[in-house]
Amino acid sequence: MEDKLKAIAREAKICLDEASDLKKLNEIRVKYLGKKGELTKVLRGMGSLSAEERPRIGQLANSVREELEEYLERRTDELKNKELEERLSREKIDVTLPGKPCMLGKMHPLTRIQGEIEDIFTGLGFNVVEGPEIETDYYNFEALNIPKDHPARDMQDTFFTGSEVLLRTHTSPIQVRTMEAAAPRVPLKIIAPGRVYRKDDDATHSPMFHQIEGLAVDYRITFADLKGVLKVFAESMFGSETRTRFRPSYFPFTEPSAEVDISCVMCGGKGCRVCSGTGWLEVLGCGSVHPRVLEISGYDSEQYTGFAFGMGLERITMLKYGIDDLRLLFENDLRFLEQI
Ligand code: 2U9
Repeated sequence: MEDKLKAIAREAKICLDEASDLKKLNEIRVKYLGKKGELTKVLRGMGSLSAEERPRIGQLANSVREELEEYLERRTDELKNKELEERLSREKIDVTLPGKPCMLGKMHPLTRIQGEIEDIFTGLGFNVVEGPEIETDYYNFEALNIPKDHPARDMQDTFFTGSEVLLRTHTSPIQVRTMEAAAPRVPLKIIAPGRVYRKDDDATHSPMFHQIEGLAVDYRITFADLKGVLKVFAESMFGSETRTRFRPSYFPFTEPSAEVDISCVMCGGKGCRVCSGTGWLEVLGCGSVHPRVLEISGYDSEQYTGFAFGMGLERITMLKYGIDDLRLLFENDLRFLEQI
């Protein structure tokens, strides 16, 4: 048995020396050191040995295994190095070839315009505040002077996840939450951007869109402050020659309320296809905060007044870039996005 083990060691080493690639080395490993290999076969026969011989042969078998494993490892390293050297001498790297172009992403037009609007208002002393997209009926409607039977609820039909829980239809709940947390601290000057949801879907309405609303509450805030702030906004956003006009309107949360038009960005007010010949474009809604809305969130309406405004981010973006279909903003088509 001793002779047999020595013969295996000799034979295996010769095979390993002769092997010319890693695949062959593996075949040799299986043949001699594997579960059903030569060495195991010899060990199986150890039962027939005498008690004195058994430990000696066992030891010899173990040292043969160790010796072959080491030998195999050395040969593996040698062959790996040989293969690497061969590949390096074969493959030539041409450093003069042009590099692979790296695709650079950029901001989505809505995100960019949102940033520009935020910059204008933070420059006027407003803070940016965000809030949850899933809201309660209280913050989305009740606290904004829109009780259960109010007709304004029809225009803001939305997605309810329960009788009192819904996807917000405007960003106004953010202002309610901020007032409630701050009351009666003044001055409060915030803008609230974010996604909102309504049951609407056509070329000018999407079931999900973005709003930016603003709110200022302080002593002696008047409608004149509102007009001044929105004039600065329109001029900063659309150019210093832009004119603004205020038309009376109605919102449950402001009184009085107004709709704001700017002189047409395309024709400058002469009248064209974009402004339907009127020279004006409607861009936002606004008003003095309804005293009831102030009271509900903890501000004494005898002491404090406020103004608020709201605009659709998609509309501002479309006007700024001359986009005629709202859906382009949500289709992620690079042919469109790359033009902006
Ligand atoms: C509080 C009090 C008052 C926010 C306002 C508007 C007028 C408005 C629309 C413009 C186009 C929404 O995106 S749009 O459909 N918004 O006209 N929003 S005043 O008034 C508030 C908000 C919060 C506590």
